[in-house]
Amino acid sequence: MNVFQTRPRGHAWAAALIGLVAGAVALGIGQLAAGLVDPKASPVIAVGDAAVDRTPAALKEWAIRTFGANDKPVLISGIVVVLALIAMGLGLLARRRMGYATAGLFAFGVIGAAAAVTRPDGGVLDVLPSAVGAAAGVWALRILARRTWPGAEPGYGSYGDLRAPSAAAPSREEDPQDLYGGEDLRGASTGDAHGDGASGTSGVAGREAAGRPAVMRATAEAPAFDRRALLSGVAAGVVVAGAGGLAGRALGGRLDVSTERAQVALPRPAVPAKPLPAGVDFRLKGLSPFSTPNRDFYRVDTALVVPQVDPKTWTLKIHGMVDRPIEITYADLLKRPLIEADVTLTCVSNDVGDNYVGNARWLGARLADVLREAGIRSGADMLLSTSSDGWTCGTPVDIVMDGRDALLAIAMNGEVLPVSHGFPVRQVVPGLYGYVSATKWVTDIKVTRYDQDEAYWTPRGWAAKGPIKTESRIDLPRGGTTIPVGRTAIAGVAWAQHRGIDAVEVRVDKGPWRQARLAAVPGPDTWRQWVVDDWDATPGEHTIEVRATDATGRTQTSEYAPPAPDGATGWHSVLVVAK
Ligand SMILES: Nc1nc2c(c(=O)[nH]1)N[C@H]1C(S)=C(S)[C@@H](COP(=O)(O)O)O[C@H]1N2
Ligand SMILES: [Mo]
Repeated sequence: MNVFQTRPRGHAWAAALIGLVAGAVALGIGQLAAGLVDPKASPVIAVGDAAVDRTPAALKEWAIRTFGANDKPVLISGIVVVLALIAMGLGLLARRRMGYATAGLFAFGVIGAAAAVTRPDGGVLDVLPSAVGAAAGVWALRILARRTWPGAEPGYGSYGDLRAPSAAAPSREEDPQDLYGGEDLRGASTGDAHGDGASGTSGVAGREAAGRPAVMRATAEAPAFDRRALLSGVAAGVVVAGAGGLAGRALGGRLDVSTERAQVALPRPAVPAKPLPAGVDFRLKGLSPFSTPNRDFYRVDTALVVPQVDPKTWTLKIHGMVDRPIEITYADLLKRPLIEADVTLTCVSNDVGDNYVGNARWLGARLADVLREAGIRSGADMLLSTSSDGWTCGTPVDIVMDGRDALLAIAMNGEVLPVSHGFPVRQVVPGLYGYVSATKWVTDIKVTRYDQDEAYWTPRGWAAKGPIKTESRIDLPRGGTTIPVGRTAIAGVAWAQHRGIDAVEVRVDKGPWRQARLAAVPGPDTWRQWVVDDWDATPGEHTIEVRATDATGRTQTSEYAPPAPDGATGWHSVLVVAK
């Protein structure tokens, strides 16, 4: 006999609803506690962070490819949906036995708390949001159940949960009042007060397996179902959940550093960038501008809550294989000679033709100068930098020290570094993908060795070192569009940071390669616009392909490679129709 036939079936919707609302109360109160303790310790965020941390290369790549810049909202929504389903399940389970649902909520509290404390920057207090949330969920579940089924057996505090522990209760067969198992409980779902047990029939008992645990305790009274109390309780629960969530957000907002950011007065650069040469930007509509505005700049990081780092308390420690460990403050950094540099950042997850690349003018102190002050010991080959939220990045020492504009950057395109791009301080190293160079919210640099330390993405399937590969992209015409027959500009960008782009070629329908005209560039560290303006599009479908050659003379390979483990290769191609 299926065990489910011995339990109530009525009001499943009500039970699921109660579970859902109890779950919402748990999350709302959890959020409130997180607002007091640490927004990153909120149950959903903590679990999301744990999920992100367990993301291997292939999954990260897939998420970025599938959801693009929305990967974070999608992850959070996914977690919320899963939690909602589980909460409904717990509501249904509570009908069977409140203890099961309580245990379920407790288990979720433990999972959330564990996720929160084990974050790299997690503290003991971070257990609170999940613990308090789970307790609030249990409390809400019990109250809602009691309101909805006022007659339910108090020993279990549960609605329709009338099963006694098997050992203590008489068996079904022995108990003539065993009315609430099997089919009979369907009745309970429809009537408000379910009679006094007179409806029990031997048929019901007979359909039950012999020796099943008894269903009844002392009372033959089926629980009354109070729809109105249910609905008012649900409304109250929703209000508590919503108020908790909003209050938590507001409280968390006190940590927001936008005011501190607004108060920063940027010093003048000791070494200003040369003015951009004329002709860096063809200014074609649809072509990526040479300088990417901050608001359009791609963002990639593992942080579900943007770290809020107060420049007044920020410090950067440099230690490890150094002669003199040092610690610098934001004020110290601003007093150093600052240089300006135009550098294009690229994410290793950028697939052929994608948008995880952007160019900005950065202002910062030379990382090499700071490291020289600390004195790098011989044998060190890696800088293991850590962000305020515990993300780590491994950068080759020789690259940072070779004279290129490797910076501890404080400004981006003439603006104090935006919070989502690393305020107050981030690294920028021309020529290396972001995951091995561009630590945002950087607070610690350990001078070490690749054979002794591992950065965040390395055990997750990405290469320990990540020099940027030569790539080119067609921006115009956009793939999949229809263009007018006749003269059409083909244009895009190409990059090979710190080597520089020497040539770009384009071919249409596998015809001969044509040399693209290259825009001016300030140096080898930025991308370069290119254009072919003499293409006469004939009616019909056309495939346009592009390939770039860097200043070392290497032409990018046609062979496609996915982003993992060390950056995509292959020619970008677009298909258009001329009409
Ligand atoms: N603290 C921190 N810094 C980080 C990352 C991160 O996850 N956490 N991601 C890196 C990666 S993979 C890239 S591509 C660049 C992106 O910088 P942006 O978001 O300013 O464009 O930041 C790097 N710095
Ligand atoms: Mo990246």
